[in-house]
Amino acid sequence: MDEKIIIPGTEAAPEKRKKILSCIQPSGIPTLGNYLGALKNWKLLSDEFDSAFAVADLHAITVRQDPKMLRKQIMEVFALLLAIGLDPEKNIVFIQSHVPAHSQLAWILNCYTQFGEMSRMTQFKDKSQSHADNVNVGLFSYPVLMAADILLYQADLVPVGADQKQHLEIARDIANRFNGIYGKTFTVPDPYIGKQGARVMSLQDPTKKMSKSDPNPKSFVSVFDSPETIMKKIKSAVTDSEGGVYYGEGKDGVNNLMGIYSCCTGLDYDAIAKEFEGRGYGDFKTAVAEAVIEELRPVRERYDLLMKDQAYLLETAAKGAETAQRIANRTLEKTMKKCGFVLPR
Ligand code: AQP
Repeated sequence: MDEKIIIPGTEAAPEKRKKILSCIQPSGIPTLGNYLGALKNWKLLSDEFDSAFAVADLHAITVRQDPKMLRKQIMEVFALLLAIGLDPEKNIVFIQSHVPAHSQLAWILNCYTQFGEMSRMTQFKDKSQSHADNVNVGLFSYPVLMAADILLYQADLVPVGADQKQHLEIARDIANRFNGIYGKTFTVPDPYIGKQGARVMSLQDPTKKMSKSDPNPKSFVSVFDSPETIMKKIKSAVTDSEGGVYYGEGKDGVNNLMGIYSCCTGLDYDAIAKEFEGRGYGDFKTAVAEAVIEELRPVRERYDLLMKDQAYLLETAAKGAETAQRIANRTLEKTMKKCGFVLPR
């Protein structure tokens, strides 16, 4: 039998597909910010890369969660990952806590992370202010668990919103530090931050990012909001008294709505300004809301169908975890050996 010989580095050699990994916390119902800043890109990238996507439930308990709600939200967010179009046959889609290697590697990496560098994390500073009664160690070391999530899968790229850039830099620092001590163990990941939607802002305070755990539900559009609710929330978005639809300084509210509209329609800011020239914010907001409703409609429809089949969701999560575990354990064992642990037979 003729065997095809492939010489590495030549055109005939199949390129090793790059790997991506990203996660989302089930800390509430995901928002339009999560969707435009992360989920939408995940779907686009998933065809091109070897991809793993997880529901980051371990991360969610850094803030106190009601167990019943958490259980519900984990399954909702898992269903959402499938509803955005991630194919579980082609991508690894799983629930983080189903793969113990995440917690195990996070402990090891904790011992290679400095207290000082964690203290500089802006998300820790923000969240310890908004949850002043529960500034726990998990909240502090959240970026180390995130580094473990990424490094376990030897991800080349991590598609995230702009708010996670600092955490990704820490993951890179930890990987470089470990590799520097023990030799190449981890791939050093690069962030992938989309050109659009990287930072969707709160509808009520457009200087703050839109967050699913914001206590004011008018500040965010959730991906499962009804068309009527989406219309109402966008109509009540804070803008300014000046009245012109164009991108500019001091126009945070309008800039935010223009960003959202641009993500949903593909129009650039000049084209949007032209479309709404001489028209008021009322027309503009209606158009933004309609675009968001259409953007989310197919996701919502697929989600509704998936949620009716909990057995399928659980079975798919179990299959995803099995594949994830196989890959994650390989990296964990390699790391443990490098540190000097004796592996069980
Ligand atoms: N407002 C946003 N604009 C663009 N991207 C965003 N992301 C979050 N908010 C925005 C991106 O969504 C992905 C999943 O985020 P996460 O759930 O893991 O954590 P988060 O960044 O803390 O998101 P939230 O909504 O603000 O959650 P809570 O309120 O629980 O803290 C990430 O890639 C993130 O960048």
